[in-house]
Formats: sequence, structure tokens, C-alpha cells
Amino acid sequence: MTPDTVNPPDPNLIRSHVLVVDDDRLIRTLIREFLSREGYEVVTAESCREALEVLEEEKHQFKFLVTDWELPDGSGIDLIRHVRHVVSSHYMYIVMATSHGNRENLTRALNAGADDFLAKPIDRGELVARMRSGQRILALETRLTHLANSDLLTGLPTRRVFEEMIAKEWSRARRYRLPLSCVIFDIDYFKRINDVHGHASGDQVLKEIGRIFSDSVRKSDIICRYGGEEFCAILPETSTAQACLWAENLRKRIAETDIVLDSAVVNVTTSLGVAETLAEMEEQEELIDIADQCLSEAKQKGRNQVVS
Ligand code: GH3
Ligand code: MG
Ligand code: MG
Ligand code: MG
Ligand code: MG
Repeated sequence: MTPDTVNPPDPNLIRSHVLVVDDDRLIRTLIREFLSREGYEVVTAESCREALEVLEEEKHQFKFLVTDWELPDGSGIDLIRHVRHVVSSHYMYIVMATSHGNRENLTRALNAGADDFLAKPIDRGELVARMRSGQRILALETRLTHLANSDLLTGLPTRRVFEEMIAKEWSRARRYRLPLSCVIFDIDYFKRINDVHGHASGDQVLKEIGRIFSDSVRKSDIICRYGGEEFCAILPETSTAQACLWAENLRKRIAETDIVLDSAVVNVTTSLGVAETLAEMEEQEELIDIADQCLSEAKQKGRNQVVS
């Protein structure tokens, strides 16, 4: 292998987890070596059973599977079929590595769900090139997923994806009896901004509020643009008292921010509702409903305040 047949790693490609399945220790070591040099995180398995065990562990999200054809407890074909069936959270790029590269086998592997082929003996240049071809597809998937899940104006997650994301936190909080709070807020008299400064300025205000909002949360918090000028956050392991403190800080921060528009500088205030999960709640919607009722109360009481 001359070095010039392998291009330098592309720094823009995300370095991903790769599961390499082969019963030959030498091949596992070789592939691991080649891919680690490229920045991939490689985990190896020597049988179908071990591969499935590793896939079930939550700590890795494998973007790639490189599998051998003949394994001690089954065939790579069955493994691929099974993986395509069980992994639905994201696309896994699957490469079948084999020395049986005749047309009939190629067709079988592709039909089972493989994306690509790698001839044995393994050539580093070919392996790296095929992985990069997979990276291009995965990068496209990441971009499309982001577009589908984000609100166009603020870039925040949409309500649909938010509801999906909180389901997991909701059951975790239930199972371990952990506090979980919801904060929902709405910009006060936002219609006036549109009326006085125009819709484009209203959009600018929404963007700025979205930025302050996402800037104020922890990584573990789940947030979204809930509706027109309404935003929502789910705060795991947070009690009502802590959530109120956080909401009050957010309220202040927004109220104190001068938002610079093309033709003016404006300040907006927000009304916020806070609720915590109660033992008798059955659905996550109940939590948001109660926070929403608190938000309405904050509006009635004169706006620019937090109600829990
Ligand atoms: P309140 O204090 O009761 O919340 O009063 P408000 O004026 O904020 O509430 P209202 O529900 O009367 O008006 C909300 C406005 O938000 C109306 C709608 O046109 C505007 N809006 C919703 N989505 C967008 C958007 O994406 N961009 C802009 N510029 N305006 C939006
Ligand atoms: Mg084998
Ligand atoms: Mg309203
Ligand atoms: Mg409003
Ligand atoms: Mg509203």
C-alpha cells in the first residue's frame, strides 16, 4: 500500500462508531487498525451472537457495520437482515467483507440490506474509500433529519420531535421517581411587534428569543418552539422550585435584552408557566397542560411573570 492511494481524512466528516464482525482475529485487528487511523471508533465482535449483544448496548450508536460472510454461528446475510429489522432509530451503513465476491453473492447481500462490498484480502485504500462513500450518505441523512426536526425560523426542535424526545424522559422519571418539570412561555403582546415593526421584525424577535432560550438550558433539557410565539422546556431531575428559579432567570434575561431590529430597538417580556410531574399523572400531556394553565394565569395576572 503506497500512502498516496489513501487521501487524508476529511475533517468535515463525523467520526463514527463502527462495528466490525469477523471470526478471524487477524482481519479484525487489521480493520480496526486501518479505521482507527482514520479516526473511527471501532468495536469488534467475532460471531453473530456477540454482534447482536454489542448492538443492544445503549452506549454506542453504530453508524457502520462491516461484516464477514461466514461466521461461526450463522451467516453475515442473516446478521444484516436482522440488523435492518431491529435498528430503526438511524441509518446504519453496512459493508459486507468477503472473498466470495461473485455476482450471485453480491446480489444476495445487497438484497439482504448491505450497502456495499469489500473484497478480501482487505486493502486499506479500498476500505477507507468505501467508508467515505458511506460517510457521504450518512452526512446527508444527518442534514435531512436536522431539517425535518428543526423549526425553520429559530432552529429549535419542532413540537413533533419534542414530544417524541420527552417520552423517554417521562418514563425514566416515572420509573425512578425522579422530579421532572415543564416550563412553557409565551411572548407578551407579540402581535404589537408585528403590527408596529412588521412581520420580518417579528421574526427577528422570535429568533433572538429562541437563541436566549437555547442558551439558557442544560444539555439534558429538552426544548422546542411549541407554537407561534410559544416555547416549551422539559427539565429532567428538576423540582418545581428549581424550575421556577430557572424560569425567573430566563424571564429577567429576556426582559433585559435589547433586541436590535433594522429600524428600532425593542424589549419584550414573557409570561411563564411551571409544572412538575405528580404521582397521579398518567400521560406526559397532563404535565404540559398544567404548565399551560399556569401560563394563562400569568397572562391574567398581568404578564411578565412566572406562575407555578
Ligand atoms: P399575549 O400577551 O396574550 O400573548 O398577546 P400576543 O399578542 O402575544 O398574542 P396573540 O396570540 O394575540 O398573537 C400572537 C401573534 O404571534 C399573532 C401571530 O401572527 C404572531 N406570530 C405567530 N407566529 C409567528 C411567526 O413565525 N412570525 C411572526 N412574525 N409572527 C408570528
Ligand atoms: Mg469468517
Ligand atoms: Mg395568545
Ligand atoms: Mg403572546
Ligand atoms: Mg401565544
